[in-house]
Parts: sequence; structure tokens; C-alpha cells
Amino acid sequence: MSEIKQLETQILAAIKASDDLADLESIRVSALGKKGSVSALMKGLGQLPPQERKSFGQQVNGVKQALNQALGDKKTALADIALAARLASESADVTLSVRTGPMAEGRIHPISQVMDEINEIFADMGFDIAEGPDIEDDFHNFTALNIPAEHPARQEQDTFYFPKRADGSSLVLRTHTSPVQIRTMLSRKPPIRIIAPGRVYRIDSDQTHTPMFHQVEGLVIDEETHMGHLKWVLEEFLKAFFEVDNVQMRFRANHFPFTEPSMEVDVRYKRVGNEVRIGEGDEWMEILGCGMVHPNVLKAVGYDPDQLQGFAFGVGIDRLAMLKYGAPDLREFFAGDMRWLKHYGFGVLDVPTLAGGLGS
Ligand code: 2NM
Repeated sequence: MSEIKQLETQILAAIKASDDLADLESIRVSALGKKGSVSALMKGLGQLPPQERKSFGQQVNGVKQALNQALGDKKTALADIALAARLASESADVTLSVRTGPMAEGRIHPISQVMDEINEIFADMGFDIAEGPDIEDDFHNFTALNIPAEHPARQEQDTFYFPKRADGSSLVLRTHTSPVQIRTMLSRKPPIRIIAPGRVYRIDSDQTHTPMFHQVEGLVIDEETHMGHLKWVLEEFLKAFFEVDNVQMRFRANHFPFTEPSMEVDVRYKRVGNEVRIGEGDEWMEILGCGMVHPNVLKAVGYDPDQLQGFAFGVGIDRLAMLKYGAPDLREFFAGDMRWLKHYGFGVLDVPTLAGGLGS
């Protein structure tokens, strides 16, 4: 095979094997560029005997043409492949329905929503949100709260006790969020204004009770805190929560070990069809418990009851959620039924704010 033919075969093979445009371009330059191998052949033309020059020149031109043709074809083929790959990767099936994603699919449980609403209302009044453990010891859950050893609240049929420890004591699932108040008073100096929302546990299970439920308790301690403050705070809370201009409250004497005096608070309401309207009507609904913190509780956390007083209150969140959002059966709240949650749940962006309307 002639030298020219050999070079042509070699370059054509390189073009055939090339699989990207940059590589192809460097093959073109190294063959047909100014200093390329084919161009170099032409430079030898002058040294040939005159009678051979014509056919040599024709041969080299033929090689040039063949190479240009092969380079052009390959370039088109590579561009087609690149386009096909791009089209495949960028294709969109316009017949697919829009995927909604977690922001639209997810739901906030009504209890979480109501807790957020309550937090927002009290934060606006200058309260901090306090939290504590679900598993408590005897001191924080009972003793410090002036609940003596023989008190019925301590009994095994009401309280979830953990197995006895080496020292004979048992941990409990907290029966109220009051231990959070005890922990706060032990770790902070007055004035104190906190609410403690969270899960609480009691051995109780029927149509209106679940063994785990949710509470928010509040505590205010200062040098001159009195029942007028308590009444104002509760009234502001109830008006904001039920989104009404007026509530009427009725305070009834009651007994709790941790407050003295202790009261239960009823609100006026009426039923219109399935709806409960708070603030109007002739019926009274019990809604929360409250009182002035018992001197024994203050002493248990090292406060001087002659210098400091305060009030506390406790509200069941689950029933508030049922009242406000019309869910009829408490047990449904904890059944984990997606259909129920889709119906009663809130959108991820339904963030309660006082300015934007709490429950909107
Ligand atoms: C209630 C009713 C009345 C209460 C008392 C305290 C503490 F820690 F200050 F002693 N925390 N929560 C309280 C008072 C709770 O729930 C119905």
C-alpha cells in the first residue's frame, strides 16, 4: 500500500473510532491543519520528478476530500447522538398529573395546631413556653405539688408507674404538666410567667378519656400577683382562642392540692345544630381549673410565701380542639386514620398568628 493510502486508512480509522466533537477536531487539525500530516505530503510535491507531480497532487487532494467527507459525516452523527441524548434527558411527560409533594400532602394534627394557637396567644401576653420530661419522679410529679403520699391521685389505678428501682422508688408517666412548673421554679428566679404544654398520662379509657392526653398549664409568680390578674389572663386567653369579643366566665370553688383557693371555670355557651358557640347562650361548660399557688408548693421550691405569690391554671387541650374544630369523637384523634387527618388536619402553611386569624 502506498504511503498516502496508508495515511488515509489510518486517519479514517481514527475518525471512525472518535466519539466526541473535540477529539474529532483534533484529528482534523493533526491531518489537514497547516502542520498536519496530509498538508506535509503536499510540501514534498516540489521534490518529485515533474511527471509524477500531477498524479501525486491528485492523490493527496483525493485523500483530503475523503477525509473532509468522513469528518463532516462523523460530526453530523455525533451531533445527532448528542441531541438525542439531550432530548431523552429533558423530556417531560405532559400527560402526568402534577405531583403535589409533601407541602401539599402533609397535615398538621388539630392538637398540634391548637397547641400552636395557645402558645401564640400566651407568648403575646409575655409568657415563655416551658417543657419538661414525660417520665417524672415522685418529687416533681407529686411531693412538690403538695400531693401527700395517701392522696388518691397517687394510686396505682390512676398513675402509670414504672417498675420499682433499687431504692424502692418508682418513676411515673407525668399525670399533669405541673412538674414542668416545679422544675422552672427550681431553676429560675421570679418573676415567672410560663405555660407548659404537653402530653400527660392517666389510667383512664372510655368514650371521653384516653390514657394519653394533652394539657397546657400556666404559672405566674411575682411579688404582687393576685386573682384579678388570673381572671384577666384567662379572659384574654378564652376570647383570643375562641375568636370572640366577649366571654362570660363563672368561677366555682373547688379543691386541688396545689392551689388555695382553687376554682373551676365555666364559660357561657350555646349549641346551634352541631356547632358550639362560646360566649353566648344560657348553658355553662366547665373549661379549666385554676387557683393561687399553695404556700406548700412555694416552700417546696425554696420560695418564701410571705414574699411571693402567684396563680396557676390547667386546661385540657384535646377537648378545646374538639370544641373549636368540631371533631365529635376524642378517640379518633389518636387513631392514626389518614382520612380523618386529611379532613380535620391543617395545611403546613396554616401557621396560627394573632394578626392573621388564629384558626385560618
Ligand atoms: C390545674 C388547676 C390548678 C397548677 C398548679 C401548678 C403549680 F405548679 F404551680 F403548683 N401548676 N399547675 C394547676 C392549678 C393546675 O389544672 C387543672
